[in-house]
Amino acid sequence: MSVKDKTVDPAAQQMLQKVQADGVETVWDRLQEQQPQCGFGTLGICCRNCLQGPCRINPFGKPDRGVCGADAHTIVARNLLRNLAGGTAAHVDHAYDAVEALYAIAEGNAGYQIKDEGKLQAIATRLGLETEGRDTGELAKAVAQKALETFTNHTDDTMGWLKAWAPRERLDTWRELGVLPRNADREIREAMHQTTMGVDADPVNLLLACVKQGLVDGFAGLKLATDIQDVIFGTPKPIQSETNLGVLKADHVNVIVHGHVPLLSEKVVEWCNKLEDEAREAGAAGINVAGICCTGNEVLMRQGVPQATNFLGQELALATGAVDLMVVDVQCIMPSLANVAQCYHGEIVSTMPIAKIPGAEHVPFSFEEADRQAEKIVRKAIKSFKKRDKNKVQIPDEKVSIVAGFSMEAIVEALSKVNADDPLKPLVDSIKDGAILGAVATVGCNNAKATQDLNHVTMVKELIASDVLVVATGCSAYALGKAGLLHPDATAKYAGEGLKKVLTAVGEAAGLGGPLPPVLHMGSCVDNSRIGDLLVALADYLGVSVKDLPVAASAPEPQHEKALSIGTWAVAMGILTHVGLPPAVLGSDVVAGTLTGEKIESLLGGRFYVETDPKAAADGIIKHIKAKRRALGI
Ligand code: BF8
Ligand code: SF4
Repeated sequence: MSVKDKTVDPAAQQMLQKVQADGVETVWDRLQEQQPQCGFGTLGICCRNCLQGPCRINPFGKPDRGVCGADAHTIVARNLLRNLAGGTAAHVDHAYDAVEALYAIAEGNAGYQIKDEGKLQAIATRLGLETEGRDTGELAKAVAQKALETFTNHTDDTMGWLKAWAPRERLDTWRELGVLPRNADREIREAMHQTTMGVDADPVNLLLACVKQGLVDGFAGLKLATDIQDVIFGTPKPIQSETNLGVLKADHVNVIVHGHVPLLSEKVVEWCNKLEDEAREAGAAGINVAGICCTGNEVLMRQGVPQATNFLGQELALATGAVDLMVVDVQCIMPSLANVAQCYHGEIVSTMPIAKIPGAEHVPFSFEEADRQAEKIVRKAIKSFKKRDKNKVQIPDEKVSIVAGFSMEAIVEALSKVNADDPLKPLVDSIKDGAILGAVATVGCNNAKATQDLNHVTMVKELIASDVLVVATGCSAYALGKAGLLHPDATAKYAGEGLKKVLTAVGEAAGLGGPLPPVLHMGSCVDNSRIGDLLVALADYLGVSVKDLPVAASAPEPQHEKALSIGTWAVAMGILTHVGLPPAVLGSDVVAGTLTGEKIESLLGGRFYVETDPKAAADGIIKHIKAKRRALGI
């Protein structure tokens, strides 16, 4: 495979040449070594759920059942539900950490403060809590307690965080289908139980359980994590920064934060600023901190910390020879980082009890001791800088200016500069009169099976040229940033005439002296909840349901189980959800057909749409948006 088939990112291309010369193995080499990948696994028709297995189904004949009698449909649906439970567990555990931190802050036991009291008040009001006469600490404790009920509700009542924010029409739809979750932990446990040997064999019942997992993910994972993180660290506002490996600095101590949970990365950023003098004493010009994956998105959105690279570039960041220390928390961290680090001087530091890597050093993180630990980690980075081998350093000269920080609140704020009394009106009017055709959220990962960033960039260029407004999160936002699409200059270059007009009018009214970028960076993967909030607000304004809006979602290069659980939440919200690589469901026409078919669309309003060609996907999405417009009579 040529370097150009592996990635369209020019910095990654340069680093791939370097790792080849340095004899370092990467994710692409390992994918090659895995060829041919197992056909049964690819189709989802293998099962290891009991010790009578492993079993596999022959798609063309016998065996057509596992030892227990489970057929392809049961096995595929069970495997999918287990995937979703995995993705959901990751987001929910992340949210739980944030809630625990808020509780500790309220009790005065954590090294953090509440940065957004306004959001705390707004959440408390929405939850029906008394806000009058309560100080910030008391209110934070009350909100944290309500949040904890997401995990401690032992009645059949619906999970509170979902009930407080889901639109009535959705609640009714989900109730009718029997998929309303009660308690996040209980539903994840139930999914594991349901998929053990000899429990559920009905693919339709298993798919309904999948929808329930999607709702747990959306409300007890994404929404809960974003809400609480905004309270603690502040709600993002538009902010300028830079992206790609060129943000690393040869004369600085370079620290990379990688993973997902901002509790740690926020503190590391703080201590990088505090220990600048020590770095200078060690011979560096200062300390430079940059992000990878979603924790990078979190500190970008709130503090403008530059982005190093997205998921597939993580090993290549180390190959610059200029990363002195990479501190990781949880999720999307390749175990191979420790091996790559051995070839250069950079240190890998793991921090979470559930995420240790052989070959990495472990500095346990806790929010009570966060400052002390972050200080220790940054001091390690300074020490590591002194060991840097200058002959091995090669930083690609690739960095691109970006604007990020578009929370729902920030978007409404910008729109209010056009119409202070009725902020959503200019956006809705532009959609109605066709200047904006519709909106698409591109989200999710890179996947070594697809050329890095190619699907994201190709699809989004097509969409914005057709006057579709794009919002992005996760590794998609990185891909689009590296391609220049998160910068206002891209509006003139790539946006269709109608979209250009609206983005320019809003950008100028908001005092940006030019247009908004054609792609609005809304944050990390848990921040997909911001997109949900925006869609609910737009639907409310128009007096319709989210499922009626001319919108779609897309994960053009999905890899993680989390991408599947987010996608299922989006479908449950009523949104057409494109995936650029098929999940392992093609071994059952019942499962694959249901997920992508008319039946699920008639029940939920949304469905999955699988298309591996990014241009065809953009066309398919535009067709869908036009059909939704016609149905609305606009
Ligand atoms: O949570 S997009 S590769 S980093 S899973 Fe992972 Fe996928 Fe990137 Fe963020 Ni989201
Ligand atoms: Fe085989 Fe059934 Fe056991 Fe799965 S649960 S491994 S299909 S016997």
